[in-house]
Amino acid sequence: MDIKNFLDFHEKVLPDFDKFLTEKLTKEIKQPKLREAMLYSLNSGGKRVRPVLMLAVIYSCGVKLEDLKDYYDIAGAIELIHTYSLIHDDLPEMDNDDYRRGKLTSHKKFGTGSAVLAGDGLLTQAFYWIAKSSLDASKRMAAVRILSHNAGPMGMVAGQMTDISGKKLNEEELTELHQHKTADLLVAAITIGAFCADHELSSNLVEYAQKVGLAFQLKDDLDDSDDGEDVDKNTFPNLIGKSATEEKLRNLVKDALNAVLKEERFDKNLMVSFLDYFK
Ligand code: GRG
Repeated sequence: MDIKNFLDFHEKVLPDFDKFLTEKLTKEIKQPKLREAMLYSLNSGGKRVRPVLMLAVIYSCGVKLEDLKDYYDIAGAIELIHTYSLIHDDLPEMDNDDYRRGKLTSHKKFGTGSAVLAGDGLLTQAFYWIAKSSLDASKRMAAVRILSHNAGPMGMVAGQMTDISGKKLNEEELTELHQHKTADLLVAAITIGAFCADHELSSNLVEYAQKVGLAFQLKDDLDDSDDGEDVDKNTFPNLIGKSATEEKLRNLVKDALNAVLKEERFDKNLMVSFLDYFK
């Protein structure tokens, strides 16, 4: 495998993948206001962590860089779902945020009705992209199954419902909330990548994905706690304190590393170097 570092891989695939996302959505969505609102959030500076992780797993299984295009529809679908979740999360009746990634949130720019519809459009279009992908039916079915399971009411949507319920959570409940709200979509990206590359999914890769998913939320909460985020929110820094959360994060990263190092027939370099994100 030529590329050994996740950041180098990210830099290599991102321009082409970004171009694919914009061109595909621009061509498909005819309603001008809807197209503008969907593209606005899709192209507002997200890191594309989930689709690039999916492509990195495929590359780590031995698929050549020039063949990764075959998997863009499915990687793109994951980014569409992530984008929808952020638009809806920012709504006045959810987190009520005016800015995301330094830009106005969708409802602030286009109004609440348009933001809800932009999210609805992104969510539905994701499954259209998977259905129309050129991959075998078995891979498309696996992607639909994993993504609907992890992003829907058995996964991310359930986590979001617990989050907006406003109940004060204990450590176990908070872990479950984060597993659904944040980790499930990252787990989907990694496991769909393995399925698409015909890699036999082992408990090691699943464990790596689950630990990384939870670590992602803890890092986000630690970054927000530095910015003086709401002390009443259900977060680990609020529940157990900042230094205990930092220790929890370090342990999750260590566990993720140990899990992926046990993975067989798989180039581990990209998944190991992805863990630098948490440093
Ligand atoms: C509305 C059903 C529904 C779900 C929303 C994802 C989510 C659930 C809410 C977002 C809350 C949040 C900020 C959680 C922290 C972890 C996280 C998902 C951060 C954002 O992901 P990044 O860092 O975002 O990948 P970018 O901006 O890079 O795309």
